[in-house]
Amino acid sequence: MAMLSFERKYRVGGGTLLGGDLFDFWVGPFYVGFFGVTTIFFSFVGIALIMWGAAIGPTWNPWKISIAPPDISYGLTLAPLREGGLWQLITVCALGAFGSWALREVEICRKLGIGLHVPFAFSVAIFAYFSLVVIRPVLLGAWGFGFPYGIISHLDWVSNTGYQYLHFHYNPAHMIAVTFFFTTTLALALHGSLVLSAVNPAPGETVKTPEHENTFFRDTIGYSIGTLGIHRLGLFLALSAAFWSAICIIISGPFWTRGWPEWWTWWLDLPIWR
Ligand code: 07D
Ligand code: 07D
Ligand code: U10
Repeated sequence: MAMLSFERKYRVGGGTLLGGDLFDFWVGPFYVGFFGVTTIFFSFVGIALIMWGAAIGPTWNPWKISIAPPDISYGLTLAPLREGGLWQLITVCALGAFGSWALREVEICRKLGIGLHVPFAFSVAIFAYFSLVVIRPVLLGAWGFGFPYGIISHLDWVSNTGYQYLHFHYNPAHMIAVTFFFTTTLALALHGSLVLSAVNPAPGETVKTPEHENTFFRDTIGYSIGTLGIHRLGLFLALSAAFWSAICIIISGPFWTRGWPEWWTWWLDLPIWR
């Protein structure tokens, strides 16, 4: 692939965390690095194990392929490959690949001398996944509480797990997470539309400045958060969404075993109603 005009300037050696300059090179557009090699390794082994699971399973229909975790009776032990052991190895590969990807991002940030915000943000997604397949299963005492690796089957797991708690919408941390997800899309819609309205004007019009952007929100809602501020807010909203998602599933089971509607009885029990 052709090198873009600015890439030569930024493709500098150094900044690696591991491996020194051994893997400090690019293949086409991709920076490799030690963690690029481990990403490829874990992705390759993980995908191969999924293929193996599919091959011994009943279907090659991509929507229906599913690699299930072990039965609850295996607890936190290693299961035979055909009975959930594949799921356990795939989970190790997934965490290896996601962790490697985050560390490869760190190396790229160090080369560029920019902050570690992107790998930090990705780490919150990894934390959400980790909470589903490690933290909650460990707290509940069995790997069988993880979700199955399949496009449709993982939806079945979400629905079944939700109904085990009667009405998952009553989970207060789920409410907070959902609200953060909705607010994130609102913020991105406002930001995307505002920036386009100012810097991508109709032919013949001049490009406007952040002062115009500030003034729009001063005029409409009386306050502008500013050009840097909206990016801080966006990051905060998005990371909070994933963070509260992790919390909502960690507390379901390990810290609250009944239906979520019942959790709200504390409200009815407040002394002010008596
Ligand atoms: C657009 C970036 C690109 C990424 C994509 C995903 C694979 C999986 C592998 C058959 C925004 C690539 C997918 C590599 C194929 C195998 C083994 C990101 C973008 C396009 N889900 N989920 C999807 C994952 C969980 C839920 C779609 C992953 C939890 C619901 C895709 C994980 C819960 C719905 C997918 C994960 C849950 C989906 C689109 C990991 C709660 C949908 C994803 C590793 C979080 C939607 C058929 C997307 C759908 C959907 C992938 C975890 C709920 C297949 C990799 C257990 C309710 N999920 N998911 O665009 O259409 O993400 O499903 O944790 O309705 Mg899921
Ligand atoms: C886990 C994904 C991590 C991904 C990683 C990267 C690759 C590479 C490669 C493309 C967290 C993977 C990368 C594989 C791909 C290439 C090249 C993200 C993760 C590391 N819910 N609910 C949530 C809503 C209901 C239930 C979260 C809404 C019902 C359960 C979010 C509604 C019941 C669980 C959310 C609704 C129910 C959740 C998901 C509406 C079912 C969870 C987002 C409008 C009957 C899950 C941590 C998330 C959770 C979760 C939203 C309804 C059950 C807040 C909007 C009432 C059991 N729900 N839900 O977590 O918190 O993303 O997981 O009705 O476990 Mg819910
Ligand atoms: C933002 C922004 C901003 C910009 C921006 C952006 C945010 C300031 C300045 C960025 C935003 C966009 C571009 C918009 C679109 C983005 C999304 C909608 C998000 C979702 C993204 C995707 C769906 C794309 C996902 C693609 C990926 C992850 C690339 C896949 C890459 C690989 C498979 C290779 C990875 C390379 C590694 C690990 C290094 C090592 C490389 C090699 C050794 C060579 C490569 C070799 C191979 C690929 C073959 C071997 C691979 C194997 C065996 C395993 C992989 C398996 C496969 C199935 C391929 O704010 O404004 O503007 O632009």
